[in-house]
Amino acid sequence: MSIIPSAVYKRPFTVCIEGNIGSGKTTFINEFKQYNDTTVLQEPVELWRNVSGTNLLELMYKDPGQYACLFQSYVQLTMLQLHTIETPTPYKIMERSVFSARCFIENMKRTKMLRPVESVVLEEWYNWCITNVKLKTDLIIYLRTTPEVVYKRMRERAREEECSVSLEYLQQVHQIHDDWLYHRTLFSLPAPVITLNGDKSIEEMFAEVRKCKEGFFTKAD
Ligand code: DGT
Repeated sequence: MSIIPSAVYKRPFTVCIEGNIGSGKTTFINEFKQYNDTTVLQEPVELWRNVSGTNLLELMYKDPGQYACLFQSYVQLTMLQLHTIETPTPYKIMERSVFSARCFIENMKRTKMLRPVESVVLEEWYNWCITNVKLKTDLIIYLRTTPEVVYKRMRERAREEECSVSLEYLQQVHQIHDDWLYHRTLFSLPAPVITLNGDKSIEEMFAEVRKCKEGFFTKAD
């Protein structure tokens, strides 16, 4: 499956939507499809679910000891592909990024799902990429949520691969996103951050989309 559209803009104004699992990133980003000047790039979950017939997302949850490193390696590749796409529009909005993949690596490192040598290799790849690949990012929109709220949403949507995901895991992923994007004490920030309350209803979030588009999508090269 190709995720690469026809190319025109080499350096579109690029916005990444970040937040915990179930924070509403897909709903938020889909609202931008109404704007003709914006290319919407959803997270390549479907690619992760079908790597030449293998559901790597499922394997990562079922057997992290064996598959976590391989999964993170594939996430980094597919995210880099999205970062480097040239778009037919002056604005580009992405669901997650190679930067937030690092939040999951950090969590897997802390919880020992990754062996120390695996996290070293993934981090060396990451560092090489952010130094050598043009990952122009202009803005991060952080959908900040409460772990209990996203846990409820995740259970309701009942994605098969996520049946084993616990509230504790969502609390860990939340903490790392929050330390990175809200408290700003973890990793460096690749772009300015706008924080929105992702616990709000869908209707309220749609209003936020309009505000963001009108207020913050400012320039394209
Ligand atoms: P949304 O629209 O905010 O509800 O977003 P989701 O939950 O559809 O999308 P996301 O990116 O939070 O997660 C999709 C699934 O993929 C979820 O089970 C978490 C997993 N995931 C995403 N990125 C990574 C990653 O870098 N590492 C690991 N281990 N899992 C990831």
